[in-house]
Amino acid sequence: MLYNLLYPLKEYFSPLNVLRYITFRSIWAIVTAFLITLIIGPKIIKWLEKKQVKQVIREDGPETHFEKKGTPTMGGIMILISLFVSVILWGDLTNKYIYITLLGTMSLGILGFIDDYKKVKEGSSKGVRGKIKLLAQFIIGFVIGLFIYYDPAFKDGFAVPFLKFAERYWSLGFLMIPFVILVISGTSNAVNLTDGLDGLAIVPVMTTAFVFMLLSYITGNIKIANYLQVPYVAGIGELAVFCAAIVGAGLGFLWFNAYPAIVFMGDTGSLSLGGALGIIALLSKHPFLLIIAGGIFVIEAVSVIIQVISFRLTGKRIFRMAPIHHHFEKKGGYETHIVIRFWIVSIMLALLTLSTLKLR
Ligand code: 57M
Repeated sequence: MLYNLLYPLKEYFSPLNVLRYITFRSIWAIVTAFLITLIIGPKIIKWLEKKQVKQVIREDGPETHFEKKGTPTMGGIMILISLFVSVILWGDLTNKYIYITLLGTMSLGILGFIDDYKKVKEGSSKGVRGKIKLLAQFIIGFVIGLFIYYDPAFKDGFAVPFLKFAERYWSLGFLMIPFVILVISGTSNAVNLTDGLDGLAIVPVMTTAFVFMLLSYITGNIKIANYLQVPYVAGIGELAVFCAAIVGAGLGFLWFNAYPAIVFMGDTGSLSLGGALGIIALLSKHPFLLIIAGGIFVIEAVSVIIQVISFRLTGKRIFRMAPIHHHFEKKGGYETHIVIRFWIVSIMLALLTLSTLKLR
């Protein structure tokens, strides 16, 4: 908004020219989102406590979690508010990619909110039925899939890591739509599964968003895209501002979610942030790099799949409990050790992802 309102006035006041730069607006999107979260955080936590929006702890979970009973959940509200305000302030509001990403994130946030609300109201850990949740994610993915399918910028498909884009044109045809649904519901659910220890989900969300901040910037800049031989998509650089706002809002949320957490993000946060990463990875034409950058989410989701398959086929469990962070807890690991080690892995994966840009 500031770009749309103030940049045209650069003729009269030349310092406003700086608003042209995505790098400048991204940095300020981080700062703004961070500060808003810090300011509204305590108020939202107080309000959640007053409304008795407290986490229901499952009795079959690790015993160390029993003392977390009563921690307010739905902290995703503060992430979404600061993310949205920051994007609206620093993003170019004539850019269609900003709108579609906001729409997808907002819709998944509402789905998560309804789920959290139902859990709190009924005092159970069940919430919205799994099939209904999947159907809603399917519909959201379908709408975004249609948008991408009909956008001429995506006619030649997505970039494949380790290949020069010019070497291949992977046009999925109408299969693009199921692919988009798969990526968005996959990332949304994988972040949700990961969100089971203090600070465990938010830091990998930030490292992944940071990677895609750089990737969107590169994909949206014709000179750098050509130099690195990645596809160029006009206007996609604005998503760097969106990713930056995720990083800022994430840092602000971590302030309150660091061990011992005084608020959880709830499905409001996990479903929307996961979906946002999926949408951004697709729009920046690098969905496959999400497997590396978001490797923590992949490991968590795969641990559940392996556990369920093994239990169904052999009656035996591979992990003491899935997702895998519960396995380490059951083995006696300290929560802070597990979480910080997962953070370290996510930072390494972010670096690895960026190095693939040169491995072509
Ligand atoms: C999200 N939710 C946390 C909080 C957070 C298929 C199956 C693997 C599904 C999985 C599941 O239900 N996942 C959904 C996990 C919960 O956190 C809330 O949920 C929000 C995210 N959606 O924001 O509101 C608990 O996690 C802890 N927590 C923290 N700090 C945080 O910052 O400590 C969360 C955020 C909170 C709190 O204790 O209450 C959760 O784990 O429930 N199911 C499971 O994860 C269950 N696994 C399982 O059943 N494994 C089986 C099979 C099916 C694979 C097996 O291994 O045999 C476990 N989860 C729990 N108890 N809690 C096991 C039992």
